[in-house]
Amino acid sequence: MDQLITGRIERLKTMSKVEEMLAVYFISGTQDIVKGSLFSVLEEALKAGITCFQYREKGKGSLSNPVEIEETARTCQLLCQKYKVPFLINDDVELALKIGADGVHVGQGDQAIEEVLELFHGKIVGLSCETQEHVEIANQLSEISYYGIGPVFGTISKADAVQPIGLDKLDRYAKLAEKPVVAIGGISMKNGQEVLNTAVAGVSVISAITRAESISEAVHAFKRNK
Ligand code: TZP
Ligand code: MG
Repeated sequence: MDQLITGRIERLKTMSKVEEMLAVYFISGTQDIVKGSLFSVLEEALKAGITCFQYREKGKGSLSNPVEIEETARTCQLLCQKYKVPFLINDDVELALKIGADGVHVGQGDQAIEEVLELFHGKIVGLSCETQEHVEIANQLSEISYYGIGPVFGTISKADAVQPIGLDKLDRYAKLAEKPVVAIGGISMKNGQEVLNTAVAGVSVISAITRAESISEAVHAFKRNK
């Protein structure tokens, strides 16, 4: 087969793999847990069918001791491996490399995305985009795996979140994006399907799972109704 076609097929394969991974993307750290432990919540979410987990130890109530953070990350990683779900780390590029995470997620103000891409060759690299300009710039970097776009709605889980963009902008940015998009920010069991009606590959949530009455019902509410 001609090389161009093989390359295109390979890209399509990886693209759909990333899209699958973004379907129900759970993010959490110690600070987000209101009942049980991070590990019990994560295992329940894994059993219920989350498709990706990002360890995000950040903000009020988060761990600050690097040894404890590494131990916590390793335990989460083992749980994700048990359920064959990708394990990513937020921001902490060094820790992600040290423990061999499947990838990393960084924001606009974190380590430069070009440097991160160099370090994570062949691994998953996600980038947060909050504006049209962020998406346009990200589109120039073909090695980024996916974009996290939001906040879509108001959120209780990030103190310094920017103004929510709403569903129309989310849809526009997701259509402009040359990579699969996962929506973030204030996504709940109530508005989840509306979010999934935009051009996104999936939804990422913190409180909708950590504060759920039933984690299993919450996870199922985020599965796309065909
Ligand atoms: N980035 C933008 S909003 C947000 C992050 C990390 C928090 C999302 O949490 P929740 O509880 O799902 O609104
Ligand atoms: Mg960040």
